[in-house]
This record gives sequence, structure tokens and C-alpha cells, in this order.
Amino acid sequence: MDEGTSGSERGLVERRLSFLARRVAELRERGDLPRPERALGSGPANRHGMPRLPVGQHEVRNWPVLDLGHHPRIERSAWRLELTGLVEHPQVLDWATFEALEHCDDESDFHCVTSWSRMDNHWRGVRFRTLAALALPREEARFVVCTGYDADPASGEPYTTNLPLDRALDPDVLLVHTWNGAPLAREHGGPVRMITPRLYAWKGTKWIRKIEFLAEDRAGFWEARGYSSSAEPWLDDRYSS
Ligand SMILES: Nc1nc2c(c(=O)[nH]1)N[C@H]1C(S)=C(S)[C@@H](COP(=O)(O)O)O[C@H]1N2
Ligand SMILES: [Mo]
Repeated sequence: MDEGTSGSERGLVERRLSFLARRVAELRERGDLPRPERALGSGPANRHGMPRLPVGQHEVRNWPVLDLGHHPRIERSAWRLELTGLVEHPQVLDWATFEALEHCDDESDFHCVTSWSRMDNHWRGVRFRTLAALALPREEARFVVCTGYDADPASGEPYTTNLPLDRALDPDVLLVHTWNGAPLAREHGGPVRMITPRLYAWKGTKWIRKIEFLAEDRAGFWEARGYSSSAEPWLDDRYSS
């Protein structure tokens, strides 16, 4: 903590850190997440102790493109990310602010609900939990809805997807701008997309522009069309029951 930091700023930083510690502890205690003992899949264990390939998936070597068919062209200089909903500090980040946040490098697998999995992707970006700590979700916040810059060409409805806040706070959930050492291509969601390696990949919004924190779950684009709100690959959790 540098000398110039005021008492109230110091209090804020401490509250942010304790928020993260508490939510991560909650996550570890939760009983309903897939556990290695009851995970469905095959292959050697990954770093989370799960069988490498979730049930019903097959490995591909290429990286298919899957979306609503509209690839918005967003320059880094024009890109904005809105953090909104049940948060103490709603805000809009520009590229410079985003780039200055704590970054991490990570390697993870990508599981599309249509059955392909692409292994060993190298990502660089900002953890979702770093952004959550910045906005400070309120106690009541339990769900997240993310929105992309793209929309369904037929209806004009923007791409959205919902996920539990606890799952979004997993340390490998990132907002990435770099894939395998190169800027994330536009067709894969560049300049910035989210990735959710422990959930099916549709939970990771390409061309992400908004993260909203909610008390009650709200169906996103595919979820309103029958896909699962939780989307756990090792539980074969593809459709809403
Ligand atoms: N904004 C946006 N994000 C999206 C989608 C989309 O249509 N729009 N498709 C989802 C789906 S169904 C999948 S499988 C992955 C595909 O990412 P990829 O095209 O980079 O493989 O992005 C997800 N994120
Ligand atoms: Mo998908």
C-alpha cells in the first residue's frame, strides 16, 4: 500500500479482497459441483482431477467457429466493457483501463456443446474475478449475464448467456485477448471474449461488451431456447430439464 492511498481507498481494497476470499471459500464448499468421483468422461485426469474428455465429446485439432453468423468488427480503441447490475461500483472500462489490469497466462481446454473439444489452448487475459473485485458485487448477486456486440441477424436479439456467479469466479474464467501468442482473431471473438473452461463454451461470450450481476437467474439467448443454465460438461448437462 503506498503512502498516498487514503483510508477509504484502503478500506475498499480490503473489502474487495475479503469478497474474493469469501466467494472462493463458498465455491470450495459447494456440494453440487461435479466431483471427480461422479464426473462422466474419459482419458487421464486434467488439472482439476476430471477425466480429460467430458462425456459425449470428441477431440478436434482445428478450432471451429460457432456463433450466430454475425462477426462484429470492434477496434480496441472503440471497445468498451460495462460492469453493471447488483454492484457497488458500476463502471465502463475502455481498452487502456482493461489492459492495465492484472493479467494472467493460462492453458485450458474448450468444450463446445455440439460435441467438439479443443485441448491445450494458451490464453492471456484478465480473470473474471479481477473484474468482479473491481465492481464489487452486492451480497445478493448470485448470477451473471454477459452480452456480446453481436446479434441474431433474424431477430436482432443480442447474444447473451447466463451463468452462476460462483462458476464465473473460477480462476480459469478469463476475458482473453490473446490465443496461442497472437491477438484473438475476430471470428473467435476478438478483441476480447470470455472463456469458461469448466463449462460448455457457449457460456464464454465472444466480443463481450457487458457483464451484469443479478440476484435471480435470467435465461440468455441459448438458455431461452432450451439449453442449460448450468452447462456442466462432466455431468452431460446440455439442456434444461
Ligand atoms: N457473442 C457470442 N458469443 C458466443 C457465441 C455467439 O454466437 N456470440 N457462440 C457461443 C458458442 S455456441 C460457442 S461453442 C463458442 C464458440 O467459440 P469459437 O467460435 O471461438 O469456437 O462461443 C460462444 N460465444
Ligand atoms: Mo457451442
